[in-house]
Amino acid sequence: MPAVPELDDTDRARLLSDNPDWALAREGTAITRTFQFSDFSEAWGFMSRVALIADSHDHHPEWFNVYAKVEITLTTHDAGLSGGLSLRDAKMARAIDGLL
Ligand code: H2B
Repeated sequence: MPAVPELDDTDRARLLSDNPDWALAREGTAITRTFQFSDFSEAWGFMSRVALIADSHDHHPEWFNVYAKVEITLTTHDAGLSGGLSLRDAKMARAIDGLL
């Protein structure tokens, strides 16, 4: 699998300023955001819409759901040594935020 370029420091800073609700995780190799909904149905509806976007991007979230809370982590498997941040993560974060 060919390597996907990792974001450089400038692009990483831009990602965080363009998507201020997302935070770096895993020593800068991922971004994460927690979404709080009013109930499980709202959370699950959101996850369904994220799933469709993820498949169309061929870029899938790692996520955790409990009742009305959804935590999403984005990273690119083929970037860096064992996963890193790429433009794919920035695009997914923007698309996910666009659902709200
Ligand atoms: N999702 C995420 N989050 N990162 C990836 O690098 C990735 C993915 N790669 N979904 C895709 C699928 C890859 O595993 C397949 C083989 O295209």
